[in-house]
Amino acid sequence: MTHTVTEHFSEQLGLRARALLHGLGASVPEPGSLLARTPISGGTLLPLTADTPTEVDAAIGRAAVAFQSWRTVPAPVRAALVRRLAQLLVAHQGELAELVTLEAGKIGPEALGEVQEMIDVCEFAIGLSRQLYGVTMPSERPGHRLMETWHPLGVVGVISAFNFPVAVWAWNTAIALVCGDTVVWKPSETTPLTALACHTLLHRAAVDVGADPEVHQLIQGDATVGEALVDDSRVALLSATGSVRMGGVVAPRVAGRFGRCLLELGGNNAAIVAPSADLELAVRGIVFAAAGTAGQRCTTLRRLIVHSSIADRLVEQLAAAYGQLRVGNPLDEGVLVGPLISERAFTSMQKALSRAVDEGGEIICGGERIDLLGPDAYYVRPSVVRMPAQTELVREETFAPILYVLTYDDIDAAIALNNDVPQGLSSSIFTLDQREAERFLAGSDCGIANVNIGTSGAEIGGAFGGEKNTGGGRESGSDSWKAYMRRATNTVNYSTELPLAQGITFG
Ligand code: UN1
Repeated sequence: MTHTVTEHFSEQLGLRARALLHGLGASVPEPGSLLARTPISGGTLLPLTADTPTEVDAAIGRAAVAFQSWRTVPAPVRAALVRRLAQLLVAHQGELAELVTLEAGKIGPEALGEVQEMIDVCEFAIGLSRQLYGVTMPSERPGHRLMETWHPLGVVGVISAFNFPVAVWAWNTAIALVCGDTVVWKPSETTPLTALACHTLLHRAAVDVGADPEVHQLIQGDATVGEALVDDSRVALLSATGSVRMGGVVAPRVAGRFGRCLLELGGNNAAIVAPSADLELAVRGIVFAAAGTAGQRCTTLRRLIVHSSIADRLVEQLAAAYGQLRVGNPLDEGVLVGPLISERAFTSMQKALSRAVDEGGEIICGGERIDLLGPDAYYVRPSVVRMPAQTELVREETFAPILYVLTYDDIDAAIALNNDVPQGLSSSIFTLDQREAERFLAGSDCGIANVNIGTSGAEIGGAFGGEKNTGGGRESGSDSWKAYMRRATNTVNYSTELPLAQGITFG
């Protein structure tokens, strides 16, 4: 494809983005220095204006003011806003998914799945609005009641990443809103249009149900915009998704002002494949987890720990399956692997592959760039690499479709390998041996541990997050809502006496 043809194609994608924004009710933004780009061609979709420090400050201020009244709205009434948002998401699922494809390069089914994840978490939050349970405890004093109650926390800052540009926002926002918090969202500067679309839908939902639209603020721009959220003491909770490096900068700064942090950082997820595994099922699970989303999920499978007795067979089957993966324009039907997000992602993949070879690795397949849609689009074949050991490289997260294969002989050694990385997000085992499965579930040090499915593709009903360098945060289902509220312990004396705890007599 010549450059001119690529430019023309990029222009068409830009027009499509405009049409989608229009369909979603978002006004086309003022052109400025923030460029919405598409990894499909590497071209610009639309120029936007980034928010200035004054605008960011004002947005946080509006969220802080809105909090004062939003916190007094009963939680089940607050849920009406999230219910309306869910209805709008259902109505616009296709358009929003297409924007996700344009900006993040996800294939259609995965982009639709991401919007579905938003709808799912909205439904969860609606039910949750009647289940923000506090416990009661027996008091040691007669005529006293002891209980915990949960209260809205304040302004929640959400910093999200390019790879789940809308679902992770929804995990945070749907829950925060029913919890009585207001939200200031700083999306990845790579995906400003999907952010604008979500903000517009939420704004519309608020107008439709008579809620205060100021409960949600969108601030756009580069890292300095995010830093304003990090350092602002009006932001009670900062929920940040991104790299371990980013978390390492954010966490101490938020802690320094005694704010709360909820971190979803890198993963370096492994799957163990035991001799008893159903290999056909394992291959399918592995290929989706390792090559899906072009290896750009935080839950992507990056390490395969295979029993040495089946390693050759499994690697052969994987190579065959990888050979059938269609890499290409994610807007085209039948394509399973879209582009990498940027040239930087491509360069880091190439560096990792050459380091792997230096460290004694053997590239089984993939790694090569495919020139498909011009010089600025980075399409690569997902790669499988056999490694002699868990080297420093393997212990690092490279955000690209590289699957390192290691072997083991003893299940405890395999679990030790699973754990011997700095990150602790997701893990899985393929086995039909229940003892082995249970040993793994007890032994994996990750926030997510699965049996006979891959490491990615979690449902919203469970708590999502991980340990160690992954940051320790938990989002979406289960009792993750507790991070978005403050807990009060209440002691009520309904007697005429004033007994003191611990049997103390005073005067
Ligand atoms: C992420 O990659 O940041 O479990 C989130 C999954 C998705 C969420 C991934 N439900 O793969």
